[in-house]
Amino acid sequence: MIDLRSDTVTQPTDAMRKAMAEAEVGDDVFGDDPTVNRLQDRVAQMLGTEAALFVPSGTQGNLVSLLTHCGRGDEYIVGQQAHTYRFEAGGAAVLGGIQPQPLEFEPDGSLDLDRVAAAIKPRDPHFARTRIVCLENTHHGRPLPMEYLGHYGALCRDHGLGRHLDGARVFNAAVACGVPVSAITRHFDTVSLCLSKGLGAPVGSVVCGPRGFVEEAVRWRKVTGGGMRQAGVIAAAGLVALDEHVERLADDHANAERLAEGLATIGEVELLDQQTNMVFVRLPKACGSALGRHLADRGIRILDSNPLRLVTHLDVSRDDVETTIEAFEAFFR
Ligand code: TLP
Repeated sequence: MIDLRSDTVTQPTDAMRKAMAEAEVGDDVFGDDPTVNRLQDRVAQMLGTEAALFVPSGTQGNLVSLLTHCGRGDEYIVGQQAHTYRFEAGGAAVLGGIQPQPLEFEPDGSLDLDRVAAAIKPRDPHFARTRIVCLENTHHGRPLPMEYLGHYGALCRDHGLGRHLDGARVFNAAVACGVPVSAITRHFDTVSLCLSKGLGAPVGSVVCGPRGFVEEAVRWRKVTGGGMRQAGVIAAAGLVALDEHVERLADDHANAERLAEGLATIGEVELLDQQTNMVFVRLPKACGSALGRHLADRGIRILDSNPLRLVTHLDVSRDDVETTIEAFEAFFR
């Protein structure tokens, strides 16, 4: 099966399964799990933050971060298409009474800083209190321009706002920009990083930030049901992911580039974008779900959407990319 629906679909590697089987564990709610502690220390060190906290999912990482940054009646500024706003079931509003202030993303995945400044609410009882500005890197596969991050940081500092990054795929951004991940994360107070996307771990995300923030986040993780017990079993796979799967993200990016190049030669397929490990194409309306069925018959899975997002990852080889291009070509022939 060639599964291009997301980079969340990877199977744990043999090295991960071995590390999981042999993981030294303890009760992480008591802070006793040595493997979780090692993972948290490792991620904090890589991202250059004081502390880090292992959580079950990226959604919970963002939620716990928002609940820690903001109180009831506070507000976060966020992109209209950001995962933190659009795809997390309104969790911050449901559980925290936190109001989102969505703004359209610019084509490069940034938020226009003049618009952000204009959206900041005056300190007046009529308004929610604007507390933080959230960015996403990568967004739809796009790494944010490095020079933008400095301007964003300056704006937040000038207005006394916190800076949170949904860094589900921040390692893809770092590899694409050719910088250590800390060169990106240093522009943020807090970061939620996913181990279960391009890095290929089966489960887990990490919330990173100042020590006091992470101590408070432990409480919100508990409130949201994310306190895990012998979680070292899954943290062990995360450590393997960090050891073995960061540099190789460049292979996923090269495979996505080849996939985009191959699909672009098919007249009926309009290539919209390719950045890091994601390809976006528009298909003719008439093909409906017939393309999906044609590909499924050949062992290729895609989402049923148009525009269509195709994602490369650990379990998609260069041969798989060539097979996919041929299967698309055959359909349109
Ligand atoms: N994204 C998933 C879907 O939910 C869309 C995917 O297949 O891309 N931040 C970003 C930027 C994400 O893309 C995702 C997952 C998350 C956070 C949430 O992570 P999980 O799925 O671990 O809760």
